[in-house]
Amino acid sequence: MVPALLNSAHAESLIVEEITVRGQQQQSNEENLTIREVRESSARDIGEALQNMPGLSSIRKGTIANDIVLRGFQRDNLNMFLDGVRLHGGCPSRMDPPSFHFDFAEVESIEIIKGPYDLANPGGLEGTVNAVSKKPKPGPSAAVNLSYGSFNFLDGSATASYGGERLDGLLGYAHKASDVPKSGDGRLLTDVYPSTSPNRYRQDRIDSKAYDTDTFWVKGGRKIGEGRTQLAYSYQDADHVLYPALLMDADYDRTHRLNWTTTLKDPIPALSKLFIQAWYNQVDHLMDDTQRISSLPSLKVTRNYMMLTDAKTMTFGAKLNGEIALGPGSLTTGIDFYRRNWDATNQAAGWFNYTPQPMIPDVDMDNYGAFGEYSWPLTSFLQIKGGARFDYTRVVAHDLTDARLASLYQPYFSETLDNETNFSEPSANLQLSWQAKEALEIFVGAASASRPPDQQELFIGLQRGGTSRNWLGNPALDAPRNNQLDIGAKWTGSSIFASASLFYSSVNAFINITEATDPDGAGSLIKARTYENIDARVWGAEFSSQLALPLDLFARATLSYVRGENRDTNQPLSEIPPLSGSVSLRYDNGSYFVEAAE
Ligand SMILES: [Cu+2]
Repeated sequence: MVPALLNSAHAESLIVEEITVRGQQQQSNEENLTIREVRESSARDIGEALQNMPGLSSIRKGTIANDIVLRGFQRDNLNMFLDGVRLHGGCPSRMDPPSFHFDFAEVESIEIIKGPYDLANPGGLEGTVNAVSKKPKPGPSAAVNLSYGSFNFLDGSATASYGGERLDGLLGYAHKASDVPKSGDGRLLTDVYPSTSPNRYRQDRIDSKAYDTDTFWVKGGRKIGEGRTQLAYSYQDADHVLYPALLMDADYDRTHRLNWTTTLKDPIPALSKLFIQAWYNQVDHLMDDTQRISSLPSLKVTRNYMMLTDAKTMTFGAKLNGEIALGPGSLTTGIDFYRRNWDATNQAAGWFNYTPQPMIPDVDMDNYGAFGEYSWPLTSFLQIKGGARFDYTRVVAHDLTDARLASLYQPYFSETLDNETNFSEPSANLQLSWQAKEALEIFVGAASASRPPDQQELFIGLQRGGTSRNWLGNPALDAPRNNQLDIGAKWTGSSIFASASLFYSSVNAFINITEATDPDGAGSLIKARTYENIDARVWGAEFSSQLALPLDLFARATLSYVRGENRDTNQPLSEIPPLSGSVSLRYDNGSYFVEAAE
C-alpha cells in the first residue's frame, strides 16, 4: 500500500475530463500517461513512471535508468522517442536506456502505441513510446518543483516560459541526486557481493552517491500562419551513476539533443498539412571499475582501473510528412532518413595489457524510409485506416578489420561473415474501428513490421582473454519481423472508461541472446555470448478501467498478462514479465487528494 497526500488544484474535474478524452481519443491498442499523471508522479524516470500501465513494465539496473518493457519486448524492439526524435543510449550494457537521456520535468505526457502500428517511423517492432515535451503557456509563467526524501534523494526542477502572440520560449533546469539506498534487509544496494568477490565496492565508495544528474533545456518557437516552427536544445550531464548489478559504473553520460520542427497548415491548396523535422543527438558514456576492488593496484592493474569502456553514439535524421485530402478520406505520406553511429572501445588489464579493443567497431546504420497511410471514414460508425512503409537500411562496421572478423567472429558461425550488411523491409497494417454502440467501440488491427538488427546485435566484439566467454555480434542476422493481430474494445461513459485488448504476435527471426561454442573445436573451450534468429510467438491480454464514483471517489484497475514462446525449442521466452495488475482508490475533492494503491 502506498498512501499519498498532496495538494492538487482542480484534479477532480481533470480526472473526469481525462476519462472523457481517453474515451474519445485513445484506441484500445494505445495508452497515454496524461499531464496530471506526469505531474503527480514521484517516478525518477520514464521507465518507473510507466511500469503500472497495462502491458508495460521495466527493468531496473541501478537506482535510476529503468528500462522500458512492452508486452515482454525490450531494447530495440521498441521505439523510444521524445517529440518524435529517436533516442539511443551509448552503453553496450544498456546502462543508459534511451529514456534516461531526458528529464521527467521536460515531459508533459507520454503516448504509447502497443504493436507495430506507427508507419511514420522506422523500427518499432512491438511498439512506440513517445514522450511529448512541455510547451510554453500563453503569457509569462514559471514553476519550481522540489522533492527531498530518504537517502538524500533530491529531485528539483525549475522552468520559466513565455508565450506571446507570435513568439514563445521556454527554459528549464533539473537536478537529481541520491545516495545509495538500502534494501529491505537494511543493507546498502551496493553491498551485494560476497567478501571474496572482486566486483564488490571499495570500502570508501560503498556509501557514495548513487547518481547525480543535471539537465538543461531551452526552446523557442514562432507562429507561421496557423503553423509553427520551433528549435529545441538540451544538454544533460549525468555523473557517477552506480550499477551494483553490473561489473562497472558510469563515470559520466553527456548528452546533447537538438530538434527543429516546422508545421505548416494549408501551405498549398492540395496539402492540408506539411511537417518538417531535423534532429541531432549525441551521447558520450564512460564506464569503468574504479569504484570496485577489481581496480586496486596489482602486477596487472597498473592504471586506476582494471577495465574501462568509452562509448559514443550519435544519431541524426530528417523527415518530411504531408497530409493530403484525397477522395473520401485523407492520406498521410512522407519520407525520412536517419543515421545512427555507435562506437565503443574497451580496455582491460591482464590478458590484453590495456590494448584498446573495438568493442562496437564504429558502426554506421543508415536508414531510408517512405510511407503512405490512408484514413477512410467508411460510414459515421465505421472507420478504416491502413498503409504501408518501406525501409532500406545499410550497416557498416568501419573499425572491424577482415583479420579480426576472421579470427574472432568467424569460428563461431557457419556463414561467411562480412563487416557490412543491408536490409530491405516492407511494413503494412490495416486497422478497423467500429462504433458498435454510443459507448462501445471495437477495434481490430493486423500489422506486419520489421526492424534492422542493431549495431550491437550485428557487430559487438569483446574478447575477454584466457578461457573467459567472449561477447560477439552475429553479422549474419536477419531482420526480425512481427506479424501481429489485435482485437480490442473500449467502453466510454460520462464517468467510466474501460478498455480490454487481446494480441497475438508471431515474430519471425526474433533476435535471441544465446551461447555459442567454438564450432571447429580446435581444442578451445571458449564460449561466446552471441545472438541468433529464432521464431517466437508472444500473446496476451490487457484490461484497464478508470471510474468516477460518488462522494469524490475515483477508482482505477489494470491487469496485464503476457506469454512468450521460443518456437524453435518450445521453451518460454526469457525476460517475459509475469501476470501483473494494480488497483487504486482515490478521494479527490479538488483541493486535496488521498490515494491508496496496491
Ligand atoms: Cu556502461
